[in-house]
Amino acid sequence: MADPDAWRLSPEQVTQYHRDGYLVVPDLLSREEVEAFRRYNEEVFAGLKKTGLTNHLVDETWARTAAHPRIKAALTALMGGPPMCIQTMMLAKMPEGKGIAIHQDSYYIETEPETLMACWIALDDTDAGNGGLCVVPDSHRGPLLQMDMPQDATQHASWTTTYEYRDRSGKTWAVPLHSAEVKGWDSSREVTLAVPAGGAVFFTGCTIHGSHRNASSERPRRAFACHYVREGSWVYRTDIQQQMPL
Ligand SMILES: O=C(O)CCC(=O)C(=O)O
Repeated sequence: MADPDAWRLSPEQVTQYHRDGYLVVPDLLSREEVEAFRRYNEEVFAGLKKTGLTNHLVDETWARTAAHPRIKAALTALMGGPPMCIQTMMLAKMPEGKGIAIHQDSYYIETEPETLMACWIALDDTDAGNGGLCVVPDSHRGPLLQMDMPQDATQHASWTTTYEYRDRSGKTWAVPLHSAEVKGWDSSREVTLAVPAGGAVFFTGCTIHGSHRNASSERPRRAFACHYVREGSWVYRTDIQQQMPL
């Protein structure tokens, strides 16, 4: 394994993250790592295997990828403490597939204190042509905005689910959530990132982001998205309350 010190983010990268609310890190995974992970997940891409939100707790390959030393080094620098993984998702947007409307992750995942972060890893070359990740620079300073249901059914998927929440004292309650789109959203501030396979985007729980339909007829847009909190943070949703240290 390469020297982890060589994977440390530069002070400029850390400053950029705090200024913009996101940071693109090219080549977080090598070509070989991307290809091996894609091959490992062929059944997931084909819809033959379901993975849920906590597959990293039962699947060693997912756990190893979510806890990659390079991710650990970046998260530790960006969140200012040890990262804990709470959720992993394969976001395989095939040609013509719908996107995830523009939202803030802290709407879906409430934590205390608010330390939620995402690491989104491109498993294909991604850009505006195949529904690449969109972000809104400097949108992360909060507050959490009001969310509508997604407004354009041709672009974005819609769902509603009721989640169980539990606080530190053990009290539980039900919270209905729905697929979210920032209310009254002005799309002119969105930037669609071009992230080649293996590159990653780190962003905060309040950074406005999402994606649109994959308008290409032959280019899949597969991404592995992992969510983390800083050690000691409380996650309210009981389905993702178990924390995996990196
Ligand atoms: O990959 C996408 O389409 C959106 C990703 C996203 O919303 C997330 O990782 O939180």
